[in-house]
Amino acid sequence: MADTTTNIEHKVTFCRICEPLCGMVATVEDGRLVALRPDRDHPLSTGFACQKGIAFTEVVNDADRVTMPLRRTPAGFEQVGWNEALTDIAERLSRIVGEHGPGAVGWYMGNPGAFSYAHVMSILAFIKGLGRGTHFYTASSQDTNSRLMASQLLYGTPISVPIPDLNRTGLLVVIGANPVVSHGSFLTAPRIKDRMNDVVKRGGRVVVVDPRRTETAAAFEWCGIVPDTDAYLLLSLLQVMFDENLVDARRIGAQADGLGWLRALVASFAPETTQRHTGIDPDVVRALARDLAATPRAAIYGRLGTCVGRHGTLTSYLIDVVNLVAGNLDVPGGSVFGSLGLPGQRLLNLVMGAVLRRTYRRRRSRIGGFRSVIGSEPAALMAKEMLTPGQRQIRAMFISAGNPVLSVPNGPELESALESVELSVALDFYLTETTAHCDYVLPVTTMYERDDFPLTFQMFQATPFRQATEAVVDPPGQARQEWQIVADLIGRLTGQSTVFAMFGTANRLLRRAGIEFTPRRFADGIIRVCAGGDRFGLRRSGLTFDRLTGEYAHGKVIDANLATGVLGSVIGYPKRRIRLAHDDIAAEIAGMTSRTEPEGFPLRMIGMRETRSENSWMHNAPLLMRGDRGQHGLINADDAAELDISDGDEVTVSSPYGRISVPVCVTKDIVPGVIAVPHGWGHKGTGGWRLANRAGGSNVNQLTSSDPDDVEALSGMAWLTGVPVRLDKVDPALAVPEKL
Ligand SMILES: Nc1nc2c(c(=O)[nH]1)N[C@H]1C(S)=C(S)[C@@H](COP(=O)(O)OP(=O)(O)OC[C@H]3O[C@@H](n4cnc5c(=O)[nH]c(N)nc54)[C@H](O)[C@@H]3O)O[C@H]1N2
Ligand SMILES: Nc1nc2c(c(=O)[nH]1)N[C@H]1C(S)=C(S)[C@@H](COP(=O)(O)OP(=O)(O)OC[C@H]3O[C@@H](n4cnc5c(=O)[nH]c(N)nc54)[C@H](O)[C@@H]3O)O[C@H]1N2
Ligand code: SF4
Ligand SMILES: [Mo]
Repeated sequence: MADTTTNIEHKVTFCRICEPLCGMVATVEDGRLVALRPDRDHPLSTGFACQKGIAFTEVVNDADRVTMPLRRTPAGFEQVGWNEALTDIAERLSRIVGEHGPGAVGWYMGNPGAFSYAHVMSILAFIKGLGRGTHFYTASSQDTNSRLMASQLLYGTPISVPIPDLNRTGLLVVIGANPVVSHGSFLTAPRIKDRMNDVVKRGGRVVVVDPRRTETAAAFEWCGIVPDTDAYLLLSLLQVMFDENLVDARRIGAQADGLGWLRALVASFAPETTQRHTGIDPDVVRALARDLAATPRAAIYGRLGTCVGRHGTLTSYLIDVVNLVAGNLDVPGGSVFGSLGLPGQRLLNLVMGAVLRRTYRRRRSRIGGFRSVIGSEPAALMAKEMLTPGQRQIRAMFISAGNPVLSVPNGPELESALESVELSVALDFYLTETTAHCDYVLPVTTMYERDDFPLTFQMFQATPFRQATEAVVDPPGQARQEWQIVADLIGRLTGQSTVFAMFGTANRLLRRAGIEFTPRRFADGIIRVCAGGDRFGLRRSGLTFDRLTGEYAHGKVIDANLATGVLGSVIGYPKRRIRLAHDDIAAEIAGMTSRTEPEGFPLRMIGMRETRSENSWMHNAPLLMRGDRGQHGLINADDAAELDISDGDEVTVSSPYGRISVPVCVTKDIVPGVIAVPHGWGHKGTGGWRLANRAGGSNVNQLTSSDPDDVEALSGMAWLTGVPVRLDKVDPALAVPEKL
């Protein structure tokens, strides 16, 4: 008999696994999430969601999920109460900070952290509050710091990052990105494939420069390139533009200083000279340079593939410079700047720019002496910071929303480092290859068990848009939000810093006045002062957090298009002009051109994101693992023939830094000399995600280097693409059964 008391609700919310933030409707039955479906009434994603978004119900309800605080003992993990866990953590942390100072503490925040405003805010408060010298790491040093650094050089502030004006462009050149699979990054554009199809429908073109004929390249035009040589291509595009007088020097002179310096710098990079690096026919380069200069609405968009090479800052810098020199920066359909629309934004950028440039100049990592990009250090060196004795050696390590054992170079080094520190604490909802090495694993909510406003991504929206959500279900077991855990921990620390003491006093005073200070109040304040906000009552129908989750649950488009002609206000230099000339850039070019390659590693390894993976953490959802899914690499058919490798064979991939084995598929859709290997695999049973463990795979970051000499000099970025490798066929008699 049907249970007539069942209470079914359909709650409008949005997905926060990746950057388009697709609209979702959650079906909640008696307080339990039972299904997720795409929201047809979302103005931008209009009924689209990918398989990962739908499968998230399985993550929320996963039997392997950690929902109670866990403590590691020699016999394995045991459940403990919050009070016991936090008391012990606070005591040990207080002692470590008391004896060694805040420099003995490190925090790594992984990718999903960026999707929760409260998570980010609480960690920043914790890091700043503990005092000077704490080590702060994020997934950005494997992702975007080179991009941010290029902005710092050009515009004087790392937070002004241009995005392609997708809705209006007539020529989109995608370099090192695969939006059909990734759904866009540093670019929030739901239904991004449709938006790119629109470019073609408008009579325009989408050209994809990539070593692999990716899903995006296959849908549009493909230009193959040798990995980690994009800087050569971009230098040639500039050389052609100058050489063929395609440059409007007066117009660019109004926006930027240093055009003469640039012209001299690129003069020796004719396409005929760079072809031996890039493998691209000079005629193709010349035609592209002419098209970029002649098309009134054209934009180059680069992403992970251009950020994680050996010269990511240089490559990202050159992308913007090509956009500028071709007359495509800050114009409709070109490469444009999003904005929060804050009053006083100009001044804010000036001040922030000055502060962040100063931090960059003054603060250096202990190992390798890397300068600090937006206040963070290179995660590739995190293990060495734990293992190397001396002042500021990390003795207490926190990891939230990250799986650096798989995502950062040299995972095995990190595993032993985590075991060696005096205190290690993870905030996660899975026992992973990383969290399993921590003293405590503190259970957190998933995105559907917290309210949210995607603050991080507001500036990168192709269509200015606001959406916020309430939690759709209560947290299971004893799971808590990260900010609640951090606030509780701060309150328990003894011998606190002045900042924490001030926090405490302010909080007590506010509470006495009946006000609870929460991150939500802060996010509400931002929504209210930003474009579209109610400006605290000045605009009566304007937005607030509550109004967004109530009246505008499906979200609200703020403007049809991004503003252009805003360069002056996004620049952080006092002169409000782009700065092209930098000794650091000249030095990077000199370093690149004099580089030698190691002997015995003739191929180059690149990454490959997969539709049904999200970095390392969705391999435990049965819907995504159907068909006995496993990891496989891709190699070119000519290389396969030469090495006597057949489709499905297991191969050993060796680099100067490590070795893995992986089954490979043989294809013509990849440039010869290249092997693509997905990251985020290598689940080996230390973690508690049983399905992921069964799927196993290899940790590709065993092939990448954590040597400071291999970390990108300007931004501290890990070097993850174009890594020299050798392939050897595994003797079938010794091979593990493959899972293709
Ligand atoms: N399905 C899925 N979606 C995701 C993720 C996921 O794991 N799975 N991860 C999310 C995250 S964290 C991010 S940061 C974004 C990333 O978003 P994207 O950057 O769009 O995604 P990638 O697939 O990493 O694309 C990088 C592309 O660069 C190419 N490439 C590699 N080396 C080079 C090179 O030297 N030069 C050039 N020109 N190309 C090169 C690769 O072949 C690849 O196609 O995706 C997000 N979305
Ligand atoms: N070789 C190679 N390496 C790479 C890349 C590559 O392309 N190639 N890509 C790099 C990039 S772009 C990125 S972003 C990194 C990602 O690297 P990381 O961010 O270090 O790792 P993820 O695999 O994203 O793991 C995320 C973890 O967060 C947990 N989690 C999920 N949601 C939440 C939440 O709301 N709160 C908390 N507290 N935890 C949560 C998951 O259970 C999982 O353990 O990998 C990088 N590493
Ligand atoms: S594309 Fe990204 S945001 Fe959209 S449903 Fe899929 S995982 Fe979620
Ligand atoms: Mo990322």
